[in-house]
Amino acid sequence: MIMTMRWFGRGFDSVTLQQIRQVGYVQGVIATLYDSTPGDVWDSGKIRAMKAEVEAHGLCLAGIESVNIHDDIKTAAPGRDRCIENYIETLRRLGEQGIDMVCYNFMPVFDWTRSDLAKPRADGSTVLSYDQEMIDSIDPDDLLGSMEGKANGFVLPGWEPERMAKVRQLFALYRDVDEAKLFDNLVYFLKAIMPVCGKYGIKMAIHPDDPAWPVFGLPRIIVDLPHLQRMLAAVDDPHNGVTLCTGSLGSNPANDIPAIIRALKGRIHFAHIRNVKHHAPGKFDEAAHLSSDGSLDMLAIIKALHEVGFTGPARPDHGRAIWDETAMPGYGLYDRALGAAYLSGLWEAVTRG
Ligand code: DNO
Repeated sequence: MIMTMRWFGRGFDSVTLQQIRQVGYVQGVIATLYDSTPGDVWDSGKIRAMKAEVEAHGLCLAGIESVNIHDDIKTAAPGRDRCIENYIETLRRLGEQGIDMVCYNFMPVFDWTRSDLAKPRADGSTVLSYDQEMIDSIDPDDLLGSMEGKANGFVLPGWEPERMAKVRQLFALYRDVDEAKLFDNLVYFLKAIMPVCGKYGIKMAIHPDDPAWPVFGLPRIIVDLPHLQRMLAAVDDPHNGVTLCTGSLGSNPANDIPAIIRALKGRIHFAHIRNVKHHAPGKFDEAAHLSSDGSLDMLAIIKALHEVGFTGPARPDHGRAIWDETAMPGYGLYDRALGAAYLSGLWEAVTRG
């Protein structure tokens, strides 16, 4: 396992590469061109500059999160083939520079969804949380406003304001897209990109739906082991793999994460490791990484990753906001650094027996 942290790029992130380097427990970062919009072909010069900047700080660029997928691809709209061609060209440009892991998601309209980005805890820290009852009472049109209100001035990943300004149009685009169609559209996309992934050795790592059930009546197709296996079997190529996100899959207590890891042996290309605390069905908080703070057994998860011979990048996922840090919700330096230290400790213990 290569321990990494996510970095949104200079100007988009409150955390610097030097700070990440000083965490000491991480070897690399997972970055992106944060100002790209889905459907764009990424500029080779910008990719080169991003990689050079990361490497100049003594870190490796261990992958991209995310190259986002245009809604025309997800809905099979007339522009889909054009968007896929652009995606292939972006992959080619990443591959030419030796970047070999790309995380993406296939969630309709909204990427990850939370009802609160700063829920206070007894110790004065705050966490991201989800409450289905609250989500059910929100008009999807108002969700961006309520998310942005607590985003500390940062653009949230997957919540591009230009795209979100058209929420109604986006919903209309998905009107006839049910689970079966969304799945077919994913398979169509994957089949089209596999040749370029094969050529450059790029491992595609789909991110599970977060939370792991339909939200606002929109279909979700990457929610549990059977859905993951169906996706992997439909395009049975080692370059078609998964981001094992313990927090997203773990939003549903029925998902047995260590069992999922064992079942996906060889197809996990990236791991997001964080804990969640379940309160009731459809109601959870993002906890500290420590097992005893949440509902997931982090040691069992690390053991399972070791058992399947996982060698890819992993990152601590969303952290709590602690020590008065102002950062993008979930992506402050302090609690993610604690997470990296804790997960590295578990990994060392497990790998050294
Ligand atoms: C949120 C992230 C997601 C994730 C994308 C992957 O913090 O986990 O935005 O990066 O779904 O494409």
